Amino acid sequence: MLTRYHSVHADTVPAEVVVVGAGPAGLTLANLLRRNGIGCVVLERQSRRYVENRARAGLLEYRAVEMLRSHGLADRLLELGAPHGVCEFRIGGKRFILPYSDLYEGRTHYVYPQQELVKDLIEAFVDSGGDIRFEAKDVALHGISGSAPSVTWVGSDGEQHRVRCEFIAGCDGFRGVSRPSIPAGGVREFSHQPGIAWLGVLAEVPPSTEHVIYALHPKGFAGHMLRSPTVSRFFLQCPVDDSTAAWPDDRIWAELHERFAVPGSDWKLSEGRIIEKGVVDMRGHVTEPMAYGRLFLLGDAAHVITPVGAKGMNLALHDAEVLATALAGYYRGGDESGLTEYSETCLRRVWRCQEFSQWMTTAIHGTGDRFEDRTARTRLENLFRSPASAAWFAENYVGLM
Ligand code: RFL
Repeated sequence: MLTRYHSVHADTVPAEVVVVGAGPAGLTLANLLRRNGIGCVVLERQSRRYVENRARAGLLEYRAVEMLRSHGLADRLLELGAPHGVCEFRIGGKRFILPYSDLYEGRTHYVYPQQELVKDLIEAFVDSGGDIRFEAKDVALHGISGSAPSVTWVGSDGEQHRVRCEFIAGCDGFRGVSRPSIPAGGVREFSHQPGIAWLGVLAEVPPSTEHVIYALHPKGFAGHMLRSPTVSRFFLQCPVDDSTAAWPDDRIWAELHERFAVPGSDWKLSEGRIIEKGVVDMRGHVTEPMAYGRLFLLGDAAHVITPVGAKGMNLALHDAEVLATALAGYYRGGDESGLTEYSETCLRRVWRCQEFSQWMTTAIHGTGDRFEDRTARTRLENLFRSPASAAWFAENYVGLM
């Protein structure tokens, strides 16, 4: 049972878990904790309206959907989301279709916008009586090395609050406060910038395709991702130091037409109103271990991954499932093994996804080096020549079980 105080000096009754951040990681964890009878409070810097409208990812792995379904959190997703088992590569103006679901026991992705999942998870948590504080400013973590950590924040009422807890789940993304709260030397950081960026574009236009398109072009990669029947996401490879100012709408459409072109085919790209554009960092980053004292890091707070393989949101959900299971074991029978192994369990999947995303990143982007570009192209063409290569791709793309 959580008691709230309006003074940082007041004594408190401990909560069990404080979850910092209401993205896919924090909200999934919070829902699973409630289903296990573990008390938690979620602190989110932004407003509910803001997080429910933040468009980002859209491809959920088979495993993630099964996990959400098993906890009764996938009803709307299964009703409105679309199964997805085919992708297309465009190489040298030719189309190569890969029915990856057929190569992996019929398992599919689900196309479902991240903000819709966030809405569902907030609703499920609030409906079950969950305690979530939006617009929580100046969140600060205290005593994470000891046995009685606490979290302070300034609430939407302008007052400072403190809650003592047993564990803190840092689910506040790459630029949150959780990871920087770890003392210097407490974790190791691994970072990689592949020297490219993507211009991410969201447009109000029905998709011009039934499946994801990855197009390789001498001017750089172009991607067409699915989001909903009325909204599509596009990506254009651009320089790391590029800015949206250099990309007026007509330039975006001209580049998309050029990079997706398939000479001799009747395929056509539909245009619509561009509602969002931004330069996406293609950085890979991993924090090891994903825990320090009583603080556990989840999702983007622990690792970021290029959007190439559509893994970021899926890893966030996996971390949440692993930590919820570990905490359930701890509170049910005092079993600490899940908590001890949390980081190692998550990192195995994180590094496999990083490896796959790096493989895809190098395969679909030109480096400008003619030799490297030919080997990258051969790597993709192998998917259509070698059943073993295609099966490997399918398993990694749909997601490891
Ligand atoms: P989030 O979603 O960033 O949520 C973190 C939450 O913490 C809040 N926060 C704080 N709250 C309190 N105090 C503070 N000091 C705070 N600082 C931050 C934030 O407001 C936010 O609500 O992290 P989480 O939960 O780990 O989820 C990770 C995913 O959001 C991310 O990995 C994906 O969006 C990545 N990604 C994709 N992943 C996929 O699996 N498939 C995709 O197709 C895919 N496409 C994408 C993407 C990411 C993109 N961008 C914008 C980086 C496409 C794009 C364009």
